[in-house]
Amino acid sequence: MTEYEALTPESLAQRLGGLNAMVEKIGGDFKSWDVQEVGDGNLNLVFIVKGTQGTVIVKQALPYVRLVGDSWPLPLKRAFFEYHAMSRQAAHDPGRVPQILHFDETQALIIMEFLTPHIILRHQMMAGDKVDELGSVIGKFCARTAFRSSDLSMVTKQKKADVALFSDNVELCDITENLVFTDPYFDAEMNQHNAPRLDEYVQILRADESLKVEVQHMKRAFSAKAECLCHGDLHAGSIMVTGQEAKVIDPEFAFYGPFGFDIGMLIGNYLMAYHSMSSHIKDPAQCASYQAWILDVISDTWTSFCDEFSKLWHSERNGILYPSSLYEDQGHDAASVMALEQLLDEIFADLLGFAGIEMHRRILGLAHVAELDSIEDLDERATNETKALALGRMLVLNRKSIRDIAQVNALAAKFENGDLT
Ligand code: SR1
Ligand code: MG
Repeated sequence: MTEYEALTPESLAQRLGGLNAMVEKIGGDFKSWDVQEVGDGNLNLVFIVKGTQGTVIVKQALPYVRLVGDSWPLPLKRAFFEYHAMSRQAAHDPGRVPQILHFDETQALIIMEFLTPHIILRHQMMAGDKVDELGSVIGKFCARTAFRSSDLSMVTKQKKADVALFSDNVELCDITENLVFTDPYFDAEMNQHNAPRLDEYVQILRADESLKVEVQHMKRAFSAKAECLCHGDLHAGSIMVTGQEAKVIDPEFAFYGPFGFDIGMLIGNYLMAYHSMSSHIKDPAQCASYQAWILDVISDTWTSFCDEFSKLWHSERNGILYPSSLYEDQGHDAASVMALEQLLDEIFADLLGFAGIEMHRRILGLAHVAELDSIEDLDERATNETKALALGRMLVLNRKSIRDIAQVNALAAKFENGDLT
């Protein structure tokens, strides 16, 4: 087909039945394919297509925001950015993203590996189930994709070409610029929160002028610090897991941004999951043990990010930044380590800012998280949400003075116990 047309479960087999990528993976008898639309995200169509020999995922962008409807148009080119981001992530951290089988730019369509028996991490967490090595694996993913897409590692001509390529993902960045960094901090039209229970704290938050200044500093970093190729929307809905494995999906919000962006958004989501757990696991001892695991995941994520980033600093630092010709080659190894430590400190401060802002927008903005929204008792939900809002504020305001990840976890535990000071 030459023009874009959204797929339906009824039309898919007929339309994709002649594609080699499909036939090779799932078998050629397309009339017998079983097709189900399973998309539960905010933007796209997602089909599981099962043939006699196998199963694939077909993901297609819609020309509007699915969550809102066709009153909010959104360009199809986001599939192009998702395809290019996934290809780069696959090269930077092999095996951590689904294999791409086919890309059709006109149809805004990506056909990819069906991950089974994986489920969305958010659902795994709400069920109180753990994932082996989650922190270590995703911390490494964040470090590898950040380092290897940056001027620390890439040939600068190629890096600049990628900055130019991804700079056209304007509309998805615009969503983040508004929904994440702006709307939650005033009474914006699309906002929604657990009213009236949260009204009082929301007023306090929106009246906090220092907070608004810090948040705009972070928005400036988002728009101006083109350090590395970010996934752009890394949260517990963008990771698929079994008890033993984690894979990253959905990088359509990819853009060149700060080193601390993806890991910060992710840790913000883990902290919200932490503060929601007492509503999902009713046995207090089991809940405490699972919450302790979430805090371990948070510290493992950051520790493994630092370890991997440091390893790459010493082994793959071949780009234009901090060249070894200025440091190691001059016998100035200590200065190289000093530069690395200062950079990691800067990334940590950014991480805290982004984590705190993500916690605000998922409670006050348009797009929420199921960990909190699914809590039926609205008073209980508000109690959990207030802890997350207050912790988010603490992280944003103190991002430059919080020493380490252990202090973040200690603050989370204190807030969970009801001490919000
Ligand atoms: C209108 S899109 C709302 C949110 O969904 C996506 O997953 C992103 O998180 C975005 O901010
Ligand atoms: Mg997504």
